[in-house]
Amino acid sequence: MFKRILIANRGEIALRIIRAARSMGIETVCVYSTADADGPWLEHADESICIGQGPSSDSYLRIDRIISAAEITNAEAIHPGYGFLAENAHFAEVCRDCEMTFIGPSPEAMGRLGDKVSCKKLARAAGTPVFPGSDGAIEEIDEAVEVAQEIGYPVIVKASAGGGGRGMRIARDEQQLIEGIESARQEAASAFGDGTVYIEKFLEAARHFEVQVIGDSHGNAVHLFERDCSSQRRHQKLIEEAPAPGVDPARRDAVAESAAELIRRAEYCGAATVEFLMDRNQDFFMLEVNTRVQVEHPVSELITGVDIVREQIRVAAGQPLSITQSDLSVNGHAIECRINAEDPDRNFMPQAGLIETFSAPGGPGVRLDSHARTGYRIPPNYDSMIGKLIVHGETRDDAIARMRQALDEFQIGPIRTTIPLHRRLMDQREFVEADFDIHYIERLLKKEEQAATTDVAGV
Ligand code: MV4
Repeated sequence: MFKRILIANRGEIALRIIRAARSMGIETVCVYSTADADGPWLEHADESICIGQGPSSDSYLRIDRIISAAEITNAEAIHPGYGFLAENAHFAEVCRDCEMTFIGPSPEAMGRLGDKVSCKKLARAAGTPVFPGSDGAIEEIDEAVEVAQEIGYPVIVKASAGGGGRGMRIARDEQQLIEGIESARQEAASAFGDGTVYIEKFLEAARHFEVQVIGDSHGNAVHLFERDCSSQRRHQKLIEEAPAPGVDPARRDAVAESAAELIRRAEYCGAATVEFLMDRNQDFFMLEVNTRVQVEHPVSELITGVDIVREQIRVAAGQPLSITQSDLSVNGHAIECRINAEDPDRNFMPQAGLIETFSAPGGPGVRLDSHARTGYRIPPNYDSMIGKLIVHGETRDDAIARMRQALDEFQIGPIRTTIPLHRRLMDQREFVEADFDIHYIERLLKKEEQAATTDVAGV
């Protein structure tokens, strides 16, 4: 096992990785930017090293400086966390060239699953359900028109190198399809340096269902069941839960097993998430694969008892997974609320500045993954997520009750956070009955805004 690892990240995930490493007797080195010099997580690392100025392009994205920091501090491996360099195959390759272990997949496996055309081909072979659509990349417009006629409109044009909603076009007729392919190609070429696009059937309303998987370097892969991440706004998730409410366990198991088979066939070592859309009939269609540990991994940890970051470190060191599929079952229900320093009443405007009050919730079944505390100054340079509140209960109703209580206890000020919005959500009929889809939060916010405007008008 490694003696010492470097963490190429910041905030709550840096702290999460420090905790996993410490539990394994592994020392940690954190790199940080000048904007993070007083980052509370740095106090828990064995060593910290400044790699540049606040903008991430001068620090957390600087491959040369991160590798140098790892060499200087005698780290044997680098954990990239999520975001920044986590899904950068070039970084994984540079690590390998420098004989530094990248705690994540090989650049080849990352490429096979990160490229969506390639991923979809592998998925078809593995028996992972995918949307009907073009067999691979669209070469000629005529080809796309033909496929669209076959599968029927609406269709969606997607960039093979895209992800998280970038480079997509919905087409409801032939003319929109022709225009969509052209503009998606151009956008993808300039944004990702790869103009490859493909098309598939567009599903209007659906739930976002994702399967947590982990593979090792011995050909083993397991799934840790699924999460429902339908509660999102502009591709930013707000709430995630596990398991997905109301899904038939036999169908769930079949999809989850197909996701494990996909990463087995990709010879994938590390943690990954296979994303799906689920329609009203509980039919599943794969969207993409995320080749990193995700923000919402704790809900899967709470229902399975597996420490996902620990498994990531184990498999990167060449050890086999510590669990087999038959060891795993779903225990209870977990919900996570992302606590963002944003003002939900002002279009989610990011809130930088001093936290004067920080009073954390607690009690049975309550977990808080946060780097924030009283006296912490939120820098303006990075993501606004300052923590994740995760609860576990025997049933979904128990988990919701625990989340309500924890949100009531949680006090952060004077900066605005998403806590009050989460508290209202926990009382919404649609959330409580799991009667939602990926557009639910946006519909609710619009409804709330309209109600506020009519109040002011005195109507
Ligand atoms: C889709 C889709 C409907 N049909 N693909 C958005 C992000 C990227 N992961 C894929 N996305 C979508 N792909 C087909 N064939 C709808 C979306 C989508 C979405 C998916 C998951 C979570 C939120 C979403 C919000 C808008 C659109």
